[in-house]
Amino acid sequence: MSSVPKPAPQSERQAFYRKIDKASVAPLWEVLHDLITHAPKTACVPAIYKWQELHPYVLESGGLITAQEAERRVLVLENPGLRGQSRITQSLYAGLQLILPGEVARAHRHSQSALRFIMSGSGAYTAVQGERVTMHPGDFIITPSWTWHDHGNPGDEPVIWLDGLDVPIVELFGAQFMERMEAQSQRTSHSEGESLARFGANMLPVNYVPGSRTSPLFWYPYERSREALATLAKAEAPHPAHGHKLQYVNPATGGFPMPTIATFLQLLPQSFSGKSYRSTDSTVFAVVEGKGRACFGDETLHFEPQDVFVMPSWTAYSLHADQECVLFSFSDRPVQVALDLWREQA
Ligand code: GTQ
Repeated sequence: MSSVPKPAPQSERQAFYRKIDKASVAPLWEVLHDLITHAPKTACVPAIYKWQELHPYVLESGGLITAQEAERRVLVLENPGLRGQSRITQSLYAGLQLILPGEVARAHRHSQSALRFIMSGSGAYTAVQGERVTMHPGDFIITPSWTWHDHGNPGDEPVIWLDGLDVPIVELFGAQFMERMEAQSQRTSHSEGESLARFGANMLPVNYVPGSRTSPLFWYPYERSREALATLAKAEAPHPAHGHKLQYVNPATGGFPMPTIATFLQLLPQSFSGKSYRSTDSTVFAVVEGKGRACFGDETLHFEPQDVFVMPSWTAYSLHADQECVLFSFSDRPVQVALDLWREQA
């Protein structure tokens, strides 16, 4: 005789669910196939933020609130599938930050790691651990977790950069901390360019021992990365999907520059028509140079300089260049690699 019970009618099950709901428990079988899916399922959707549309809004925000009052005057780039959640992918935050001539964005520190990718204007600085860096378009700058940082603009033009932070990752772990410095700006204890001299010349201070997972080099000037890509574009055939693509590294470890965020710079030669590619790390792209297209399914995103676009996890896309293009990008790949989760498919 079988001891397998006959299925109960729906009404009986619903009554059971209501009863156990009061004890904060729920039946797995009603949600199993949404929880454990055959392939990545995310509310993050492909999207493009057009500089032409957003640049006037960013400047307009400068007339509405000061950097002092706002602490950070940023327009958050929210993924259209994740509105109200202050994130551009399910795991990463992005925003466009504006600092006007004469302004200071006061010193604070937080457990979230940040990257800055300079979009327009020169002459503003960010200070990290007592060292100032003057920003230029295309520079990639790191603010490591729990380091004091303030921004200022002693120059004569508005400066706008793309912020990328691991806010949702730190929130997932419930590990958020934040502190404001008493002073508006930190005292400078290093001269500008020291970190580049110590860590950015293919050398390290003798007997150097890394003190954290974040790169001790926190300024990666565009000029150098761009020159490397130009040389490679003459020397090698482009990768079928990526063109000529380099990843930024922590020079002390060879690993990713930040524990939670990977960053890349790639050059697509003029007329490049990339093969389809996907990976599990939803990726944010910022266009530095050139006009091109990102295609997925039967849709096309047309991009031009300073546009930002997103390709979600496991969305197959291909890149096409109408002119020679340079793209900066970032994703949560270091976390996925550390957890043995990262996959890609060409
Ligand atoms: O510059 O420290 O876009 O704390 C969001 C939070 C920038 C910053 C953001 C921040 C910062």
